[in-house]
Amino acid sequence: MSASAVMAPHSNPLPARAGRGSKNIVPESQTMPRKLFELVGADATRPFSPFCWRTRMALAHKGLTSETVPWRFTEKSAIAPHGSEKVPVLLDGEKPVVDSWTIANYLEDNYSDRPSLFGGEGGRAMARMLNWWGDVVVVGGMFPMIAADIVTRLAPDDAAYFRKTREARLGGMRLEDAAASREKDVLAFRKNLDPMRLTLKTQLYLGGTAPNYADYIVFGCFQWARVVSEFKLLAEDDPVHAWRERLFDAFDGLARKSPGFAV
Ligand SMILES: N[C@@H](CCC(=O)N[C@@H](CS)C(=O)NCC(=O)O)C(=O)O
Repeated sequence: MSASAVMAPHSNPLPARAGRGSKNIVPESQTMPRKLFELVGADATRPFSPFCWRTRMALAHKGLTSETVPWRFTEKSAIAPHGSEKVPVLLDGEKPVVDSWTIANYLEDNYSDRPSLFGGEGGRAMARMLNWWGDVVVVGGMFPMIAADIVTRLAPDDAAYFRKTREARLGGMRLEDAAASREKDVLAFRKNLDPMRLTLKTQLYLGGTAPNYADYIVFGCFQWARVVSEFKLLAEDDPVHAWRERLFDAFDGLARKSPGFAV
């Protein structure tokens, strides 16, 4: 495991063609290097956790750089000293911050001079609900459909660990058996996105006219799927598909430029 790419700072989430002016951002202190432990498989250049992608997008929204530290499921000892068994783990200088929701709140409170992730306390409170919706409905809905693809992307030790822990989570079902019904299951998954689909009929983003953390919560899940699976979770004429395209393009194509499948 070694530290790799430094993510560039971004001040404007919107794709260039959206034509919004960029804000003046206070330059970052060079004395506070930031590191983000991110889940990867056999290929260290393909970070794929939904939660790590939420954090990546949040850092970009704040215009903050961070150095990626590729991390694999069985490398628990690398993050144990920072008080976690899971990623994302953000090291802001010396300070470890653990869990994507905690990190988003930390960034909002400690970098309050930068673009807001929540747009105020009401937005933060509503994003809390959306974070759970993202975990339960979106991650939970995608998981059985793509888990068999994930296992093929992992290094051998991680693959064994993933299969054991995730098949237990599925009540003992083999990952491949869970995926076998995905052509049918995806229809129910898409239906569950109706509240979001209806919202996107009257606004471009969950955050309104521009994306914010509400969008990154859900988008992180789609980016996770795109990195590991060729399976098409969305129909091309779906407003959620168009929204996802806009998020792929945000921050100069941060997510689109990260290796993944055409979905
Ligand atoms: N609630 C946590 C969830 C983090 C999480 O589950 N991360 C996964 C990667 S997607 C992990 O590190 N799992 C370690 C394991 O399963 O041992 C967050 O939002 O950050």
